[in-house]
Amino acid sequence: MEDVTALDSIARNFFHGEIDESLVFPFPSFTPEQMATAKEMSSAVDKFCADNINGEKFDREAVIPKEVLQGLAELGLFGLAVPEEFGGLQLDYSLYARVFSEIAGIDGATATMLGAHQSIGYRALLNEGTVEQKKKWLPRLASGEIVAAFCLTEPGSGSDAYSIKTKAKSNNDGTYTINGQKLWITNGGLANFYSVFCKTEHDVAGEKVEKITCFIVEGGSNGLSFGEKEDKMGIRASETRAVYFDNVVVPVTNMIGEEGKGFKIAMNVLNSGRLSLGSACVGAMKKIIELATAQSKGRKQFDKPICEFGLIQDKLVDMAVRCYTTESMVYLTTGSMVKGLTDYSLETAICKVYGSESLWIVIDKAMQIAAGNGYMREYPYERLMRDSRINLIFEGTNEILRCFLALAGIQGPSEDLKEIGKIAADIPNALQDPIKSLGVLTGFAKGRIAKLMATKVLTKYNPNLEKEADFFSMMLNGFAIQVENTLIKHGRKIIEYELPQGRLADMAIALYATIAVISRTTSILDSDTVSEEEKNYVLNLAKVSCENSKKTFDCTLSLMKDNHDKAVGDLARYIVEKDGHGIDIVNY
Ligand code: MYA
Repeated sequence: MEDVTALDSIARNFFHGEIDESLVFPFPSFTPEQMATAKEMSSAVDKFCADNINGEKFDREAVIPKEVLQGLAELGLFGLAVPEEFGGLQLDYSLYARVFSEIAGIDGATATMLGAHQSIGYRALLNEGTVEQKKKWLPRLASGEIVAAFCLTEPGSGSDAYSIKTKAKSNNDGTYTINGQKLWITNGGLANFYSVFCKTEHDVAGEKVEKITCFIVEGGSNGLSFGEKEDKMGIRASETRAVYFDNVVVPVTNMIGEEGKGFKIAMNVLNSGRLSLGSACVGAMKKIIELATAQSKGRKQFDKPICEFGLIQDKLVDMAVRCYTTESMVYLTTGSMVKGLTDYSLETAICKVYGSESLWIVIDKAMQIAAGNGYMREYPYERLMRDSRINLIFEGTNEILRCFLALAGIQGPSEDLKEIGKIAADIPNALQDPIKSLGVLTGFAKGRIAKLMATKVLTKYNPNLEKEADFFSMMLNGFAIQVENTLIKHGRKIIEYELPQGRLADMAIALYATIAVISRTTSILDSDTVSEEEKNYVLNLAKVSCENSKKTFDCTLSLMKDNHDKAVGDLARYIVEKDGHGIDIVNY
């Protein structure tokens, strides 16, 4: 691995109203060797999958046949990220994402099995394991001889990951005994390598405190058992089971990272896992757009193929715009990670939320284009729809990720505003007459006014994207002000207000979408090897994408001030108290 300097998070800087252009321009690109690898691997995956993967049959029978697992393993697909010295392909984040998206375009259940294995299952070992631990397990994990699973979720612990109850108790003889239960574990039962997050007891200043520690539990361990295979709505061929630990004894050498440091380990695994999910959504969107295109060309009504009707065209375009935007966001992130971005938790949460919601909209539109056919089991749309729905839920629900994004993002500015008590009184006057007040204001208020007056924050975009770059500048400045306003209004209590958190998250997502699209499109427009026709196509996609992001941003921003948040609270309490809507047309 080449040495890289740690880079600042692009999205975290948004919350300060800042953008460092060197982090986003030029758009990260594949080297010629990487391009060749990506093409070679994609075509090998496509060829194997065309002959062996039958998503419809897998779904009907709710199983991925053993010989398919074997074939995927022979292609090296179980060890995409494992270093070559341990028998893997050692793909960097961008290549990993590209290959993973190819698999996801073919079958969601197969992608889920492979993703649970390597995007999260053995990631803790990869990130934090000792050399001995890596030597012991990675070669077999990379070859597919053993399959991995990530065990965090429990019956009482989903979004609130810290509240897990599974316990690992030290036996003071170099072993730990694990007791507890994990729920909805992908690859449960199939796997032989479980990354299990458990509470361990710690003595902190004389008090007993519980923290989280990660252990590896091997298949076949005494006391390890599984529930029935879950009967899921979608991705049915992937194995999902409860995993039970009844006095499972593991040696301390199975502990990953330091004792008590498991929460951060789990979060870091999920941070990169969410990116794989975003890239998987790109692969799935591409395949769905192909289906929708074929349908709209082949289906004739009123003597014309339906692709000639405006409302169908509008759907095809929205699908392509979403795919282009998600892909730009994912590969801006992976490319930044390759360059040295280590604090990528905000970016990957953004890719997961935007990608999963886009995929859901894309399959919905494809279903609408296919109309009656789309609703019939004979066609793949309903299966793709069932398969796609989970992406908004697993690897962190989009709700908890929005809260995470907003709360983690405002941490920096809230530090800057610690002196807020002293200066709050300056703000209204300053806003009335900013220039006159500059001399008497604190640093904080000056910064705020500078943001209000700032215009262009980008310089490196292609001139065809001038308007979009201006959008970005306006949005960034508006966002920084909203962040500060929110902190001023709610202070530390912001943690209790999810509606403004959701809005800050949506504005950050719109900003990331815009900058990713401007950067990628600039690279394409500035290239000598792209045809004019393709340049024209991406320029139009970029314009629609940035316009859409701006609309979302503006609408969300206006809701920061003008909203019915109080009514939402009041109405929700009423609905909950009445156990439902409770109003009947007969009575009212
Ligand atoms: S696996 C299960 C997924 N579960 C989750 O994602 C759980 C969601 N919950 C959370 O993420 C956390 O509990 C939240 C924090 C965020 C709510 N990176 O006080 P805190 C640090 C780095 O805020 P909490 C599955 O579904 C934080 O800074 N650090 O914590 C698999 C703080 O540090 P410090 C982080 O309020 C399905 C400390 O932690 C992060 O308790 C299979 C405490 O923070 C972070 N992100 O909750 C998938 N978050 O103390 C297969 C927090 O130093 C995939 N911290 O200040 C296949 C895909 C294929 C798809 C196919 C498509 C077609």
